[in-house]
Amino acid sequence: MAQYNHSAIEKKWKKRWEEHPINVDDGKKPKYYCLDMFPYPSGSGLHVGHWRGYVISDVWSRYQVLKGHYVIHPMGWDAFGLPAENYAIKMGVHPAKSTAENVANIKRQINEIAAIYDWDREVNTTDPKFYKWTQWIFVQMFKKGLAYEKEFPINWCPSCKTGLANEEVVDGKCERCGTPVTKKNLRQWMLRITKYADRLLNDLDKLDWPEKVKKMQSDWIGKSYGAEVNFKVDGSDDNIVVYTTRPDTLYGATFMVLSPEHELAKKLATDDQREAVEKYIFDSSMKSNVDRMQSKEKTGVFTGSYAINPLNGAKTPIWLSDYVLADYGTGAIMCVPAHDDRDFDFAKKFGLPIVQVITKDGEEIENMTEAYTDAVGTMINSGDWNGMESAKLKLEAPQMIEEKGYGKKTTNYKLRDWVFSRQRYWGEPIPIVHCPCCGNVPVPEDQLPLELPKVESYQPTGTGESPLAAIDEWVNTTCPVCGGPAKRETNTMPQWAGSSWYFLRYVDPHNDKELVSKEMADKYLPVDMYIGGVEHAVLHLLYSRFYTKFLHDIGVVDFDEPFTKLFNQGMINGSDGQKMSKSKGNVVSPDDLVRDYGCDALRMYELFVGPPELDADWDDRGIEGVSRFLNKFYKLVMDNKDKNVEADRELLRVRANLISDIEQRFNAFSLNTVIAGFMEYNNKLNELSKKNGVDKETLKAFTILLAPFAPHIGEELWEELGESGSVFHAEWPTFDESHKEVDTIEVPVQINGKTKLVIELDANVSKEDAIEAGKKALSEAGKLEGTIRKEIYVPKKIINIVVG
Ligand code: ANZ
Ligand code: ZN
Repeated sequence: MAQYNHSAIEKKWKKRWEEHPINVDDGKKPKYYCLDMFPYPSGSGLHVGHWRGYVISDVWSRYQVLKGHYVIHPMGWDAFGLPAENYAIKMGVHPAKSTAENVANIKRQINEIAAIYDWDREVNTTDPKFYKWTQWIFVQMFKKGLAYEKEFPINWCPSCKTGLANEEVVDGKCERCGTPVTKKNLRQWMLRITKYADRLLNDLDKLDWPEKVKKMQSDWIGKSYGAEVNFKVDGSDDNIVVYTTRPDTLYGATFMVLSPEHELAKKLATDDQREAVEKYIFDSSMKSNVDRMQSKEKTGVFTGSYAINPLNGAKTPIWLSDYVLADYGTGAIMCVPAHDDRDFDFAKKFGLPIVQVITKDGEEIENMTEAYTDAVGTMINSGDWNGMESAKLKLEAPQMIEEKGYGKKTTNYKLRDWVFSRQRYWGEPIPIVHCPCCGNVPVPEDQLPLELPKVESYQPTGTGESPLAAIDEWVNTTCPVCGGPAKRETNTMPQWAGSSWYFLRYVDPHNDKELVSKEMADKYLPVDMYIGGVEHAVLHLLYSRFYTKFLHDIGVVDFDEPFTKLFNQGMINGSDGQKMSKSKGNVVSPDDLVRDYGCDALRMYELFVGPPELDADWDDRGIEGVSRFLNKFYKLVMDNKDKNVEADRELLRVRANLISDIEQRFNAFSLNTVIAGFMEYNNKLNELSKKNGVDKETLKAFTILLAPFAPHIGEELWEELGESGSVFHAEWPTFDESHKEVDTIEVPVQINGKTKLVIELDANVSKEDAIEAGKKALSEAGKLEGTIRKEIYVPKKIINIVVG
């Protein structure tokens, strides 16, 4: 009997697929767009952790092919940005060269997975033919007033020597290199994503995404309702406007805090506090926002001035503290230590009064040990408001405050405009010309792409200017409007620029007239299934949604959400339980496993390690089990394919349940239990094989179900079963619901009312047959003695033989 020879089989089918691709658009099939988050072509190569996401998306894509779709399943490279540039600097080669090498290398490794990528659709964000359109989008945004310049202190990584978006600062450190982030005043290009805040928030409802991701997006947008309240500064004409989401607690405001950057901060300092105030303002300017938000120990300084609570005329001291951010709300807050954690800490530290204004149970707490932060309970110590319900008051107070002229009701967002410029070389040049007469002028569209010039020194300058600023012949240009001398913008775009829209390009990758033609966009977009890591839950996905909405608004596409369904795969950890990565030295390379067990076995093991949405620990040894299964199934088919077995009820039942179970688990994206199911049914069929053999229909159904996971062996066995053409063009197997029913029952067999044994019977067995079977079982077991007086069968319950 032929043995399962994975290397021969896999080689054979790789070649066959090259000659006869299995996924072709015939113009009739419905489309299905299954997208992987495209990778950075880093230099370190693929490990088994990287395989997982690609295997998941390929299994899903092949399933859709089998379900009769033409599947768009493309791959490309997110090759601009810091990782590529840092790598290039480290290795001393030009980023263009190292990027091209890395792409070639990863592409070879990705092909080992045997995914049905359509390489004809390949895109690379660093290809001028691609970034022409990245620049084109920027120009459209500029024309619509969505791209603008602004000077302000930005997060600055002293090691990468570039500005960073808030999103790129993690725990106060540069996301890329871990260096603590500082501040630097720089002229920046901004994108007005805040204009889309409400749509980005509301349209989350349309999406079939994990709830967790939707929540992260809505928290990031951070819409809140509240009031702006005016506090007059005592003895001056100045006003401090605070933003509060808890105007119900106004009577409990015992002090105020301004951010150190607040325009009144210095002015409010009284003579004896001036020195301390100025020192405090300087020290805070050196910290990043994230540091300020997260630092446990509160710091602050009293200005010496007081403000008047508009409600009760109370004089409240004004402090500065860096836990109040300059760029949120109004940069000033009223502090209610009894009901806010941060204010409570601050009050405790600086000995400020704490006044409780909400009580849960009617009692006033003697000495509060922590803030009571729920807006649940009854108002106390609150003048006219005493006795009111705080939840209700919280909703009504903004209106009341507005009517009384103390302030106005407002909405706030945490979302900020997007810092879109980088002072680096390896990115798309921002296509703007600065003209002394005409101001900022976009590069005319027929002159795009504005190519990144080749330079000798691509190291960051550290002056806050991009290396492009040093190339005079590039910088000096003429104004597209007046023809006078002008200078090019030297900042480049962030890595997110290309990844915010690349998925649109895949459906029309060679179009040099449009970003994507209307025809192709209508035919293939939007993305039906997007698969990638949860680390992109906020930024990449939010930016892509913003870009898509913008392109919708200017008529490029008809839809305004790019990714209908999203799946986040879990990570693979090394045997040490830590995320697999080269830097941790716990990487397992797929090469040996493919050589020893085959691509099919590794694909299946990638999924068998656990639920695809959860992290899993890798253990090489586990692949043995999957490999045994493939060998056993191969043998099952080879043993039975020529036997011409007729399916009996039992085989029909096993087949129906196999198809039903697998399909159900598949649709629930429970890919690990699909594989467990394969193993279980394989064992059952092997038992039946020993009895009377297994029929061909059942073997075919199994082979089709298995094919998305183990495509090579799927094709091979399909051929062995006498079929011509690819298994991926087979009809998805169906079954008869009625076959699924369990058609055997267990019936106790008694002698004189005492159970002697239990037998298995056909559920619809006749009385005669049941009694016959019962007697046979009893006598085989040597338990039938004496003369039979009576034979009783209670259908499906009991066989009782009365002897005497
Ligand atoms: C009084 C108060 C009482 C507050 C209370 C909370 C609880 P979200 O929901 O995040 O919008 N705040 C306002 N501006 C701030 C800033 N620039 N930096 C730091 N904190 C700021 O939170 C709004 C609340 O956060 C506001 O409501 C304000 O404190 C604070 F029992 O005002 B609250
Ligand atoms: Zn000009």
